[in-house]
Amino acid sequence: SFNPASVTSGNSSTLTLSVGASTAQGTYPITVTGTGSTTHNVTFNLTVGTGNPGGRTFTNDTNYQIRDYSTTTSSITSNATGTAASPVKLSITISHTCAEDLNIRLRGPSGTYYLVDAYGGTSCTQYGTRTFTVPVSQQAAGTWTLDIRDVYFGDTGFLDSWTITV
Ligand SMILES: [Ca+2]
Ligand SMILES: [Ca+2]
Repeated sequence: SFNPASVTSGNSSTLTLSVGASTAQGTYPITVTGTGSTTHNVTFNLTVGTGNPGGRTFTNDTNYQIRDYSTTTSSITSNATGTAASPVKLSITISHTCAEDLNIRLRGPSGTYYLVDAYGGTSCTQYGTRTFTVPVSQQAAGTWTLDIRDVYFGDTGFLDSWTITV
């Protein structure tokens, strides 16, 4: 709805948009057209949902290549309120033939790094899905980043997905 429903040049009207409870989460482009002696358009994006309303578990399932001697990063934006749980819980799924190549750190919203999984070992194992608990001292909201460094040649793979509960 528009309040007021019509205006003369130089005045403003407030547009109120409501969506149904069953509206799918996502970003919707909105175009507003004002028509009079001339016509003007304005466009903006309406975001429906927070991705995780009220929840404290967030996932990024975008795949990222893991290459020898390279660092792969993947971020998750949390809108959870207050202080992060300590420990935070992580579930990491990686397709990689040598988990021992990988040194994995978590960076919290404040910029502090926490070691999650250290590289090293005498023989290679598939990574698969692994879970971790990481003691932190952080606020919960902001950008959490997984930082995966492959420290040895020969075995590569990709980050499939990761989930954090803050
Ligand atoms: Ca490697
Ligand atoms: Ca994936």
